[in-house]
Amino acid sequence: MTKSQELFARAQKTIPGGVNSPVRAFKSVGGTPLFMERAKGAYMYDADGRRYIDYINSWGPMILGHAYEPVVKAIQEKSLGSTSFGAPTELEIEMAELIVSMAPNVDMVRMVSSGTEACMSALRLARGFTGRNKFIKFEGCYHGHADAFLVKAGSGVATFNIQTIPGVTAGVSVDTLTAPYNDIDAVEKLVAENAGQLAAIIVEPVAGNMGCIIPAPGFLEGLRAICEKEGIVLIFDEVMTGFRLAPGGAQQRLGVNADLVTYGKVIGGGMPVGAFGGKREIMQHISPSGNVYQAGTLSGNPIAMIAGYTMLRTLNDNPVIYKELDEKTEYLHKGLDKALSKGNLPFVINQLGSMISVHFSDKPVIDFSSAASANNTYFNRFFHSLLDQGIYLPPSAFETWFISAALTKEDIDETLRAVEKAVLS
Ligand code: HOZ
Repeated sequence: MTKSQELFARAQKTIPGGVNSPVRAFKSVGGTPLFMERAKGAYMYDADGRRYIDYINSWGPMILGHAYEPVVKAIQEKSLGSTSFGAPTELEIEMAELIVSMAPNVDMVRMVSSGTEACMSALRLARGFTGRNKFIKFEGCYHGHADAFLVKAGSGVATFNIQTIPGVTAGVSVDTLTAPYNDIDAVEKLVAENAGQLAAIIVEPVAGNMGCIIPAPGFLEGLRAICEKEGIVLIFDEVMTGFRLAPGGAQQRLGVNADLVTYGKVIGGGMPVGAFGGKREIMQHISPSGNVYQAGTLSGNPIAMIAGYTMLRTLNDNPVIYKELDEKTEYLHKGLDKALSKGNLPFVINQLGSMISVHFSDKPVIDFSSAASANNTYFNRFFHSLLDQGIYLPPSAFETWFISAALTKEDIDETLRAVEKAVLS
């Protein structure tokens, strides 16, 4: 029995399902989740001392790799001055100023503690600002686990194929309308049917919760135009893409403006952080300057702020990191193309910047239904073969892979050798 197996058996006695977030339980790919002990740079080490090349990177935030020294040092120093105040600090202003300087269309920002909180608060704000209740989200997009978003959601909800979530009442989900990703006609139809009733359209500008799905040319621009015309708040969920695809996130990289933007784990450099921000005329409706209530003792927590600030500052001051991330991911993309071609199953590789994923499908994967009709049984075998060879992919085809700056060409070559072996075996 491995140490991970022992720990998993023990964990299940006191933690539901043995884990604190469902996807990591390996339930859909089968087998025992690996319990991690430490990580450094591009590598994670499990409880049995095995090393893995990490393509999850804590689901995105480890853009600079694990245990990036300036971040670790900043946390150590800051914690000597207390781990929480529940009162404002100068560092929160510095963090807000840095985010505002990096992200387009963000005049003001409110810190929270997770992406879930960021999205549910941004939706409340859009509703409070417009005085309307309904909103549109896209099938297979995931905006955290607040009730209203758990309709046709991606990530774990898709991974476990949960159709109806006990506890989410009809009352809270009745105003959630859904459309297929990349389908602007479906959005136009919903908007026409619900004229004057829509508060927001929320979208992952590059979707990462049904594997990686790229917005079709004109899709985001189409949403922008509809929102402009109908007075609807356009929310970009940049929990994955923010500060990863460019210093100004997907907005900057894809050249489309949002009214509100949500951020998550990335801006905490691995600490539990989220934020939502956007145009001043909307943001000033948030309490205490307005009446849309939102609060949190841990919001702007000093340890989380210094970790995030140190990482964002590094990214802001070294734009070459983005070029290198793109180059590495393109190298991986080309290599995967070559290695997977040696197998006998059709595949699709979707990539934008340092987000990439593979679906085993013979048709383009552009939305949830095409992602769901891929051969995910084969993905699960592929996942385990790579894991056995020391390559740690997300344990679900409904998640994107993330590349870190710490990953080397040699790591990618090692990964590609493992991929070749997996598809040939
Ligand atoms: N929902 C997260 C990724 N999309 C998974 C988080 C986790 O299981 O740790």
